[in-house]
Amino acid sequence: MREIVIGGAQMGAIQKLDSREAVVLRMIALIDQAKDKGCDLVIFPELCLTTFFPRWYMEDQAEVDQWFETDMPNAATAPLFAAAKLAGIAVSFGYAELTPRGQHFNTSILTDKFGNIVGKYRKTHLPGHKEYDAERAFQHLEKRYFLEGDTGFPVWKSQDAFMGMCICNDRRWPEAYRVMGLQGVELVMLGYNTPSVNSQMPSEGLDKRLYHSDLSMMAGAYQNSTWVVGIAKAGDEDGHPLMGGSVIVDPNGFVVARAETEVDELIVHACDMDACNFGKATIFDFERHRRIEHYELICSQTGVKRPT
Ligand code: CDT
Repeated sequence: MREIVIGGAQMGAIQKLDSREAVVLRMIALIDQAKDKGCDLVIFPELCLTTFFPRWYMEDQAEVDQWFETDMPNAATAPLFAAAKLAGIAVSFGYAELTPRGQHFNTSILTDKFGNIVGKYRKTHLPGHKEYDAERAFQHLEKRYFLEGDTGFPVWKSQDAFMGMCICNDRRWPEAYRVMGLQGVELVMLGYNTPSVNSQMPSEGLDKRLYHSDLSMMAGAYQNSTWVVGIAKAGDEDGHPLMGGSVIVDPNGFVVARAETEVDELIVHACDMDACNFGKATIFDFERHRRIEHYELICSQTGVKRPT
């Protein structure tokens, strides 16, 4: 049995005026709870140091850049790294990354239990749009503020398990899980900021949005025989509601822990990485069963081309 006690640290709303330092104090409080529960690893949401700023339309690049981190750790996050190290807990969290070459990415990192960064992932599937869209109930400008990630979907060996990351909208794309599955992934970590309302179909309803989130992660887990941990930033950010629904999903696709609130909340499960072995050796033994000669379209075509 290779057990990793995983804490999913859902975070409640972060308002536009909240400082990173105040947010980090909340994250440290969640680390403290995780230590009491014996966690080895704590997973935080996407872009968890600030409000979900891609909802705001900005033209001034200096204004945009204030939401980004040029170093990690930095002055604001150093106390988080120190607290996690002291607790002997590895962490994964998302932030807006501005590189020395001036590139903007939506990024997540993974540390070991000593506070060393052992993995970095940059979001591949950026949802939303680039220009102000008056047709939408509210904006979602990830395509304006971020470049598409350049990392692919790497998998790292840490804590005697194979771990990968993706971010929010990536969870809806089976290709993301499969690329990690092909590297033997046993734990997919992801954070999300998902509006409770569909800006292009306000009648959709929260229940359906939570269902689609669950469905995507449960399928990704089952079809690749891996744990999937999906953690929300939830609650009302300056009048814009984000859904909760953070979950830990086992390698059979069952939800084993679920957040019940839309505020800071830790969900915990002792995850046995060996629970991935059976599915990987049987129905999802990729080496024996995949038929790549029929999958060529997946890598040669993005959009739909119907037969004539
Ligand atoms: N942050 C993020 O990727 N959110 C998207 C909502 C997209 S709506 C334009 C998601 O897939 O949850």
